[in-house]
Amino acid sequence: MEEPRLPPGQYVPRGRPVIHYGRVPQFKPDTWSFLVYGATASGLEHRFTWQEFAALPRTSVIADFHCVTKFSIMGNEWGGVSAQELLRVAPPAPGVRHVMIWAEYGYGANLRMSDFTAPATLFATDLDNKPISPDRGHPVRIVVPHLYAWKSVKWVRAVEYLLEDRRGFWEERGYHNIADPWREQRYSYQEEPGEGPA
Ligand SMILES: Nc1nc2c(c(=O)[nH]1)N[C@H]1C(S)=C(S)[C@@H](COP(=O)(O)O)O[C@H]1N2
Ligand SMILES: [Mo]
Repeated sequence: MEEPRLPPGQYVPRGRPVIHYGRVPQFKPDTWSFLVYGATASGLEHRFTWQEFAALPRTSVIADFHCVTKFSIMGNEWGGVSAQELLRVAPPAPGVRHVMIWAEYGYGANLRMSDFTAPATLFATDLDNKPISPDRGHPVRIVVPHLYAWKSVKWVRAVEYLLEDRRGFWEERGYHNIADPWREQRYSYQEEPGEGPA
């Protein structure tokens, strides 16, 4: 039997909804920076200007996108810098098991290191061969296609390496810490012991 492509409870809508909390930030290339901090291997933070970030080695991924509100957008082509590449240029300390992905205005989502290092996780600058539009996360959004889309943080400005797990914006507001759509991990009350911070 062929594997289903749509996780349980999801549907494909007409069009492509745009969803986020708060305003769309303005991109200022001269002052924008991308910070990697927390438990880095060197103990120092890494800061990338837009020029430096844009010059990192690139990759592309074709992936579906599943929002916890139940719509799925199939077959997006994302282009950008893989999370694995970022780990190479800005390595974490040995004990790092989690990361927090920070956006403008304090939105953030936490990921297990094992989800962050998944081969399809990338910091996307392009969608379907065009720069991502402002409302979809320009200049950089992370895409974590195998988790619910609130983990695919738009307008990323920083990655924090964590020695201990910490909840992000929606994870603090009742959403599941892991967020695997194939297991319908929608809400925090579904979490099993060990799936969330102590
Ligand atoms: N910075 C930021 N990123 C965010 C959000 C947000 O509110 N702020 N919402 C998330 C949610 S819930 C979804 S479903 C997707 C929507 O992405 P889209 O607008 O490209 O469809 O962005 C995610 N990334
Ligand atoms: Mo969402």
